[in-house]
Amino acid sequence: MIKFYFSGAPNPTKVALFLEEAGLAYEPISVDTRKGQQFTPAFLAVNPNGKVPAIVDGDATVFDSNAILLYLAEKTGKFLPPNTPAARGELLSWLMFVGTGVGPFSGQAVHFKHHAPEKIAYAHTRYQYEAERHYGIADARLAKRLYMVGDTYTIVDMDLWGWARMVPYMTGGDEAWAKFPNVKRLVDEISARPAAQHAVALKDKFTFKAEMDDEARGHMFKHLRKAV
Ligand SMILES: N[C@@H](CCC(=O)N[C@@H](CS)C(=O)NCC(=O)O)C(=O)O
Repeated sequence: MIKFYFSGAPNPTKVALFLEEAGLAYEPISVDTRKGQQFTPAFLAVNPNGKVPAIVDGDATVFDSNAILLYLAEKTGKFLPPNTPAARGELLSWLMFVGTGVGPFSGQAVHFKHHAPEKIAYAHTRYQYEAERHYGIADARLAKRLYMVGDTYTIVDMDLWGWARMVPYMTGGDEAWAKFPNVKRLVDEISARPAAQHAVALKDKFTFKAEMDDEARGHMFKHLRKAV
């Protein structure tokens, strides 16, 4: 059975979506990042980067949501476009677009809007702008097609959904959806699927620390402890 190390954050939730969609048997193992459980020696042996998600599947250990989505898609043969060079090129390009663009910029946009102890206008504006620029690119693509690659629902849509459902939180309100109607259409379609509802509800079967207090900031934003 696949061991799935997770929390309720966006990157683990996209992997939960795949596991649920594919009907794979998995054992969810909670990692409470606000309590510092991502830094236990046992978890660092799974993911030296100290972040969720990660999976252990027999003798395979995979960390990073984008790597896990690709691994699981290739393992099962599910949620992939046709295996042609053209479709594979699109798949890899858009998967990396989400993995290296949408994800990190959305994460930093959330950080500087909600969590940074100082309000830094430059950082806030830069990350909001860059995150929104990425959603704009996805939106333009989805204006002309139903799904991000190929003609069907794939891991790229799951990858985008993980972060895109956070757009209102990231930007501070639902108004941002007016700029990304096609991304919203895809998010709504995926969120209505039973697998997505199970993926989002998974965290509620466990107890995670809710407060982003000094203890949580000490674990998640370790740079706060260092004099620069
Ligand atoms: N590129 C990684 C990023 C993983 C990541 O940033 N995970 C967050 C939750 S969404 C986390 O574990 N944060 C805890 C920490 O930074 O200490 C992925 O896509 O899996």
